[in-house]
Amino acid sequence: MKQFKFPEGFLWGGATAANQMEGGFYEGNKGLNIADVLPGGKERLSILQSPGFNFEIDRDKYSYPNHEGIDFYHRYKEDIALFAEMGFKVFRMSIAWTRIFPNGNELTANEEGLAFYDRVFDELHKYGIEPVVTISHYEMPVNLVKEFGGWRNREVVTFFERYVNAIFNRYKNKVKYWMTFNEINSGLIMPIMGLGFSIQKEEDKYQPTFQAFHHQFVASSIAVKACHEIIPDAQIGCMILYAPVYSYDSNPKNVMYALQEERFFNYFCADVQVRGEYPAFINRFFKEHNIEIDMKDGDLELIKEGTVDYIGFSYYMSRTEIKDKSDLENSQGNLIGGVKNPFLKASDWGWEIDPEGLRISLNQLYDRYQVPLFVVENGLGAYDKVEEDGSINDHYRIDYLRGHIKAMAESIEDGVNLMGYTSWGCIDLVSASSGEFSKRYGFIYVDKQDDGSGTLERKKKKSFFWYKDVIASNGEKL
Ligand code: BGP
Repeated sequence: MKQFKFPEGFLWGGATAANQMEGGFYEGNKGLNIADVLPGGKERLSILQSPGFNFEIDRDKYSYPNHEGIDFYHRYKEDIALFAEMGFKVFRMSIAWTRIFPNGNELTANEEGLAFYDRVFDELHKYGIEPVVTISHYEMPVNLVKEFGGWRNREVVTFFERYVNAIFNRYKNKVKYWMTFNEINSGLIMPIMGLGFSIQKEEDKYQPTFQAFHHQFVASSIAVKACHEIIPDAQIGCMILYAPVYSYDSNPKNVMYALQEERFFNYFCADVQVRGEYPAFINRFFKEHNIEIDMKDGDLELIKEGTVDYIGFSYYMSRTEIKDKSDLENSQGNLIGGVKNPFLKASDWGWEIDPEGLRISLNQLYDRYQVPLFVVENGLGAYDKVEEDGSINDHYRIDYLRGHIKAMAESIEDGVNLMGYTSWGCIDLVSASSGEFSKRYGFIYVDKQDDGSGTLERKKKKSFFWYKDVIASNGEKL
């Protein structure tokens, strides 16, 4: 049996986001964010995919699972103790912008919100766990959406700058790993979550989408520069949703099509944030769609100066493309599109399981950018069953993770510089795309059901003990 080796100091851990776990949505002077007004269940997915959402809470019509999350806001000590028991070196979490600036445009930060994260970081450090913090994870203040139109408005850059300065100054001695925007390129498929606005039905989507991206790129560079200045020993990365694109067959037309989709979806944002330049290929797209980006003098220089230190990315699946899809079945459930890959099996939500694709992704990203990589999300959303004796035998999750961890080890042997691995939803939480609790990713089960019932009790799954051994053996015991 092959022994897998990971470098000394490899950053093993788990990943979460504030809006999907904290709950306490109105406590500590917190304001409403986008996730707070998204209903759970089937409605959410259709809202994310279609234009015209108005960001109003309709309490009579929908349920809002993110309001309670898994109550990490009150139970963080218990949860962090469990992460420590697994041996986490790092814990990826996000700061809810609305805890710090409830409406996004206040002049001073909210002390209660700042103090909450002080307590969380202190608790992590008590066990020697380093926080990895996403600055913005689908959590824009609703006020900025309604009053300013989200990232399409340049003023939001100023509000974001105020927010990042507040958190860098406050946590400069507590947080050394940062990331700017979660899955920034997801704005191409889910502008509501990624870019903070809903396209109106009659509106052309490209102009506002790419204008909003430009503002995010400027904001990202401002954050990178501020971070380097305020916390010189910190590292700050971008975060992209990466799904390698395969051509369905060897027809050169399809190969070219797959390449175009790959560049457009996987590389457009990373090219700007890592290389500090808009890539050449996007110009043709802009021209063909009459897109003209409104830029201020100095924006391009700023983007060049504010390049990130590493690439954080999520990897769940690959995508298979063909120019003419008419005769083929779509890969169901996969928000990023594509057709069914005959070589792959899929999860219960139709996400195709492809560990080799992670090795391909790591190699492709490293070949292109030559900066350290960090797999900050990966995992299997699955239905879990609690047995009568209380045990949860999630062997399917172990199989999934084992395959992906092996793929990382292979890519390290290939020469890739990989910093660490934080598997997604290390504790069960609310699903981002569907708002469900039943789509579980965790090593730790949380008794919370789709109808909102449950005691919130935490239980260790089989994978909890397995991951503990993986970390203790630095990846040798898989
Ligand atoms: C990523 C998001 C996460 C997360 C994960 C799993 O896109 O960054 O927030 O939730 O996917 O997706 P889902 O919860 O929809 O299964």
